[in-house]
Amino acid sequence: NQMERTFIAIKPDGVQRGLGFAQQHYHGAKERPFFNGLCNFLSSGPVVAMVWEGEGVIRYGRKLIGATDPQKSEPGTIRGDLAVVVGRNIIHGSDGAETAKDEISLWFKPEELVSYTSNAEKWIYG
Ligand code: YYY
Ligand code: MG
Repeated sequence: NQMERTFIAIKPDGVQRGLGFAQQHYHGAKERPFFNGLCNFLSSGPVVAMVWEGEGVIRYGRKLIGATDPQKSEPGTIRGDLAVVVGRNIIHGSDGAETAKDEISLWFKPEELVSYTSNAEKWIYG
């Protein structure tokens, strides 16, 4: 097959659907003054969505990420080391078991979640 180019554009309804998705993701913040800006930001480009699995990963994931405001994040956390202002704090992590469940099902279909056993598991968990 010959290399070729085609023109693809996301039309306004597609962009609006992206925005609708961001609003769903941040529905807990819909009364906050920064809600619109936050949703526009989440819709402004591609994101890398992940599901992490492990003992205590909800709480420990938040610990690795750091405080919401990067200025208050400890050095050694992702936000503390890499971000500067709260509106551009680089990374999201579910804040509890309920939101984790809701957010995973919002972002992924069950069949998109890959489940596997790492050979290292017995050395990590004992
Ligand atoms: O869970 P986390 O991301 O650490 O903070 P949330 O209180 O859930 O707020 C979600 C999101 O909103 C935050 O990551 C940045 C933004 N935000 C903001 O722009 N200004 C604030 N004062 C508080 C939060
Ligand atoms: Mg949150």
